[in-house]
Amino acid sequence: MKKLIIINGPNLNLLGTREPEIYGSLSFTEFLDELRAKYFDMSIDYFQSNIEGELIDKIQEAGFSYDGIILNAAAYTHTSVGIGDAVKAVESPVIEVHISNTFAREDFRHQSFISPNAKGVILGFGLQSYELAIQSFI
Ligand code: CA2
Repeated sequence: MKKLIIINGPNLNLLGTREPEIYGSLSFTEFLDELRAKYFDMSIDYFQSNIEGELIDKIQEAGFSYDGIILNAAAYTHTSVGIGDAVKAVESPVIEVHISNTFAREDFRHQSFISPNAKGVILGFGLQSYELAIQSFI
């Protein structure tokens, strides 16, 4: 059984409660239940934090035992050299995902410290971006 982990960064715990026009109206835990039911032959763990260092700790911890990491570092995508370095340092492939099309938004969202070290990037498909990332491991 493939062992994947989804790691979400700051404010993604608010999904389904605010800004539905950008991020949709489903909470991430509801969405995760659907994913786990659909991809029952994969183990899909989940971690969310609003704290940069906790995200780095989790990438380091998961990065040598999981078959893949699906990472939405949220706003830290555009600011965090530390998270970019952690992605580079681990063995597990990291797929960078975003719900929105960051290139259709403000200029500061066009920069990513994750992309140069990611196996691939999927963005702009809403929550389906996560599902497409899971499918890349099939
Ligand atoms: O589109 C994405 O997935 C982002 O990573 C989301 C981040 C944003 O800073 C990135 O530029 C693109 C923001 C996540 C905030 O999520 C919220 C969800 C509901 C309500 C408010 C914020």
